[in-house]
Amino acid sequence: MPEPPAVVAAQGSVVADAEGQASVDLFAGYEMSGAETEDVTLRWPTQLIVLAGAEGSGKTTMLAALYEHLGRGSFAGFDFAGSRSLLGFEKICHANRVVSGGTRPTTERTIPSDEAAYYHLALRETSGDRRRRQVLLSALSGEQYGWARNSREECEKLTFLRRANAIVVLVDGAKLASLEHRNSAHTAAAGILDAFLDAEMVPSGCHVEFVFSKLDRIRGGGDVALGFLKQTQDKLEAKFRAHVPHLAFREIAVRPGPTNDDEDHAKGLASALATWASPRTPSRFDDERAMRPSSDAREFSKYGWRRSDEARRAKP
Ligand SMILES: Nc1nc2c(ncn2[C@@H]2O[C@H](COP(=O)(O)OP(=O)(O)OP(=O)(O)O)[C@@H](O)[C@H]2O)c(=O)[nH]1
Ligand SMILES: [Mg+2]
Repeated sequence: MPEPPAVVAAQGSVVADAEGQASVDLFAGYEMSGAETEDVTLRWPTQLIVLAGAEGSGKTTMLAALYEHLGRGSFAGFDFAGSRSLLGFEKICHANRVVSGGTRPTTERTIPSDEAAYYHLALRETSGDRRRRQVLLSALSGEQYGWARNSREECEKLTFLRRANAIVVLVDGAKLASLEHRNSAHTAAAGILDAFLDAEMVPSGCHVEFVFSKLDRIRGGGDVALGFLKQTQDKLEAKFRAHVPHLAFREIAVRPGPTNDDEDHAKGLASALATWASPRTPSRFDDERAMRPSSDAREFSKYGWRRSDEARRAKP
């Protein structure tokens, strides 16, 4: 039986266990700035998962779904062990919840902001020595990824990418299922990873994955849509495999329509989290990669600092 949390900390406090790590962290904070994440990243090894993708591709819904699944019990081999951005998660889940008698859940569009925002999860493995994992998830607005696609200068502002352990680029499944929009879904996703690579923002050893989101919509499009998914994957594979040896592909429906099998879809998300939250073992490919991550620990928050400095300078 999973052990209950040893101590429930008061809001904003941390209670250390024998490993010197907090048993349960309960911070009622909103999403964190780069500077605020240093409280976690300078203390513990932390997996940074970047959810990238065009507007409406499903990044925020994926964040909300991860939090909701962990709130219901063990998920992906982890128990929820706290979060410093509880209110941030609650905020994005709010619009997602179906209130009784309500309509289909939806997500509010993420507003472009001056600072990168991070969502924190402390996880505890459900088996073995029940080690804790610290995870930060970053999800900017799709608009900002659009700017990064079109301008190297904008892309270079996303300095957190250089610290990413996993970069997940969402390919909008709803668009892929539509004759009219399918090419734009492919071009947007490919353009984002292209821009990251061109600007040398992808660290060596980073797990890079294209995720076909809204699988329920792709399946709903029948064999034609599934065939187009396969073609898109082949094209992405051919374009990026040489530059990204660890490239992976995945298809998920995190918020399937009411007629779909929720359990089946939850398994897809669980398997994704298990991969993204696990540190990768370096392989020989990592030495062969030309791109190197910055060894500067403060690089992580530079995006935040730089953006807020710019904002301050811009003020009259
Ligand atoms: N059918 C279906 N709809 C989904 C799924 N995932 C997300 N959606 C819907 O897709 C829409 C856009 O999702 P968001 O999560 O807001 O997209 P985003 O990438 O955060 O978009 P921006 O904030 O604009 O960058 C919402 O209406 C979601 O309900 C899914 O698995 N299946
Ligand atoms: Mg969003």
